[in-house]
Amino acid sequence: LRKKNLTPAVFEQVKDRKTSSGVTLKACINSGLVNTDSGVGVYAGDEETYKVFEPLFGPLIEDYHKGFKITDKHPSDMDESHLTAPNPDPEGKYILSTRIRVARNLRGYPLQPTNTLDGLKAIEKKVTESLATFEGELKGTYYPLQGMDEATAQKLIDDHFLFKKGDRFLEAAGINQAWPEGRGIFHDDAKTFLVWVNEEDQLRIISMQNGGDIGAVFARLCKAVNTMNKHFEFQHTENLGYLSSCPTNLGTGMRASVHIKIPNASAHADFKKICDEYHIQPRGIHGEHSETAGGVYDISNKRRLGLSEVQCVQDMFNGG
Ligand code: ADP
Ligand code: CIR
Repeated sequence: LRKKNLTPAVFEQVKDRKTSSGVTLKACINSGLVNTDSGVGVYAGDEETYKVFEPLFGPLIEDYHKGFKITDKHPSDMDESHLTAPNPDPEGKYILSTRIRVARNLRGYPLQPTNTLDGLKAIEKKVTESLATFEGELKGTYYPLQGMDEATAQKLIDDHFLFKKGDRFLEAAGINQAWPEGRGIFHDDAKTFLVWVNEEDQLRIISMQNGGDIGAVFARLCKAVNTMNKHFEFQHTENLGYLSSCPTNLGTGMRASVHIKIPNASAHADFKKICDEYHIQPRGIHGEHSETAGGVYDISNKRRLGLSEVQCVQDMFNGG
């Protein structure tokens, strides 16, 4: 998307620009320059990046979040009663699991590419102190990455709960600095409510469980996010919604997915075309940039900006 949208004219316009915290064009596009197989290839270092580099980010955002115009206002709806998504597979023949996550960043801190070790640690402290007060379904424990033994971390990754280590896209964006300090995962005993701390975004709030009960997963996420809204102020603007370091995660910050067995559909010549038509994105079984196995795909909503959270989940339901 960067290659398509950073035209010679746009390049001339933005090549010498800098945000007040020092984010340059080179910093924004380095991940894609290093990783030529990127799907997107840009990251924002701070809130100002989206304004200062709008000649690049504006068209790229409109390109990814089909139907959204940069001058539009972004809507929100986290009322689970507005969702119509009855379990499409009550017998459990196709859907292995359902997961919905949102990305969030705290007001008062830069986005991750320009964050510092002090910033990461301050965020970790603030977030984990609040999470420690959560009760009932949201009660859990924080596990810092630093000091976690390799085998425990690898099992959490293999079981789809924890982010992976050494991601080359994040590395080139400057997001892996001082790894693993300041990073960690909070979760309840059942691992149905989880919070990633200081990965690509400061927070990833996650609800997941086995099977296809999309409504239950969304309801738990609504409860978690509504509770977190009382504890934190998140970076947010009227037209871009919740801010994130990757422009694909703007707006709702939401990726609603199912792990679903579709060996025949995925082998169909028109698989990609059908996914595009329904605004869904297929990923491998171990998440973004991973391969798949046994015809099981991670199918999720592609658009996250310009439509509400309920509509994002609806996109995934309709497409899946
Ligand atoms: P993100 O969704 O946070 O942008 P990834 O695509 O890397 O990032 O996915 C993170 C992890 O979540 C991966 O281990 C992936 O397999 C897992 N995951 C995604 N969707 C589901 C799902 N529906 N069920 C179980 N695990 C899932
Ligand atoms: C890339 O450009 O491939 C990575 N920086 C990840 C982009 C986000 N992925 C996506 O398609 N939603």
